[in-house]
Amino acid sequence: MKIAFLAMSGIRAHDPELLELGLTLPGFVERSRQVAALPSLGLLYLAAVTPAGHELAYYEAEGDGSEPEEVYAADLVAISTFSAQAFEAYAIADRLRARGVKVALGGLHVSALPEEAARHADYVVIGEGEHVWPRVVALAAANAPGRILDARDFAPVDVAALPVPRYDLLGARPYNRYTVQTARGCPWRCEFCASTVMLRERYRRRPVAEVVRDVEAILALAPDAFLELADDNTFVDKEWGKELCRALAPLGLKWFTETDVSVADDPELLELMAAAGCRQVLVGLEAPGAAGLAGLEQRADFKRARAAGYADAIARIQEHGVTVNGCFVLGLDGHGPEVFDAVYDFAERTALYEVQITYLTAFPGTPLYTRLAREGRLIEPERWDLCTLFDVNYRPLGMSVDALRAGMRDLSRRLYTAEALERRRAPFRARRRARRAS
Ligand code: B12
Repeated sequence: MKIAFLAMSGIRAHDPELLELGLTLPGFVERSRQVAALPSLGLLYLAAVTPAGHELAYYEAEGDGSEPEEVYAADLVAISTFSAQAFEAYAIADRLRARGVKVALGGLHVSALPEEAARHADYVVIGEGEHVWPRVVALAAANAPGRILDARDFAPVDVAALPVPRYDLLGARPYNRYTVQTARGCPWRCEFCASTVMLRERYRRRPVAEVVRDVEAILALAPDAFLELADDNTFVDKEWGKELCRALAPLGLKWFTETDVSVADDPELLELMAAAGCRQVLVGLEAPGAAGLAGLEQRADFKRARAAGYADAIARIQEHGVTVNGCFVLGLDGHGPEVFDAVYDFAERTALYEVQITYLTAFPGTPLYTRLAREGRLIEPERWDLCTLFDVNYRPLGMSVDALRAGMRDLSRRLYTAEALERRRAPFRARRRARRAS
């Protein structure tokens, strides 16, 4: 069979005023450019586990949700879904099936809502795809009728036995960043976390040598690639993290990852991360102080317990030459309109190199979605296209929807000007210059 893997590229947002700001504010434009062209690691893994004897090709849908004509030549098309583009993915699937092409849908969104997806696909896969995909391929090759397949009915994926993702299928497309995974899962259970649907398995680290093997495969194709670790929480295990960094250091990389604030507890790890080329860690701080954080992480109230140490943690990480991208969720239940100034002041005070602000968003399959639905606070419960993190689709407790929107816009205007960026970044840059000079 001819099998096409179709990824949906780009970022999504609908709020017209925010979009306009996004096009003009330096801080927004910079990050959008960086992420605009990340390939789909999930699909590259599926390609790698496809049984031999099939012809494989990787494509990107356009930012407007249109598909390249070449996918119509395939016998089977695998599409990966996020909620924000679920309707676009369904529309593509409908068009493909109308022209006789079989479609398999997988990924976070359809894992949460398989019955919805089954109306648009021949095969729907719930959960991690590596063990299920060969079965889908066999079913499609045999023209077997469609159905929903659940990863829980297959052996769990052993992350110590993952193949090299088929980065080679990306061809000559100008990706500016590549993703590699070093670990899957996270020990924490934040109420809003949209990875939860995939996190049934516990936190699992990959063997360091295999991560190096994958990185080398990327470097063979793109020697100057910037790497994003597509992990849920990389440095949960500090000793393994040190081993990973020691192994990555000789490769001369530049990379970015997402991890929790406890990374700041271990200065040796921070040193090794910097030496291994870690340029930035994205940390979900969520709120600039304890207000709003209580109960948000549902296992150990981790975020609340850590909030008092946020400023010190940022200082420690940034002192080691790694910038922090501090993420704040606006509109948590404990947030009133004072949160906007609080985030601004916190970012200024801590000289946060990068700040990300997004709205609280109820993704399907999350505990937050269930709770807000129960409380009658979802405005348009099935508008998955609004699950962008930049569109409000619920009623906050501590302010009106309009106040939340206005606060977000105003805060964006203040946080992302060239002057504000420079003010927050200058101390880090000065330290870096001093380090280089010494
Ligand atoms: C890298 C990344 C991106 C890249 C994606 C590149 C790409 N083309 O895939 C970019 C930067 C483009 C991106 C964009 C967005 N992202 Co993003 N992103 C991530 C991140 C950090 C890692 C994803 C990843 O690579 N995982 C590793 C792979 C191996 O796992 P996987 O994709 O889930 O694939 C496995 C299974 O799902 C399954 N599978 C997947 N697809 C298929 C298909 C078939 C047919 C089958 C059988 C199986 C299958 O098998 C795979 C292997 O086991 C996650 C956070 C996280 N830690 O997961 C957020 C995350 C996925 N993003 C998120 C969001 C919200 C967005 C945006 C909406 C943000 C925005 N406003 O624009 C956009 C979506 C725009 C769009 N085009 O749809 C949410 C999604 C929640 C949801 N339910 O939709 C996440 C979870 C982060 C969060 N905030 O909670 N993102």
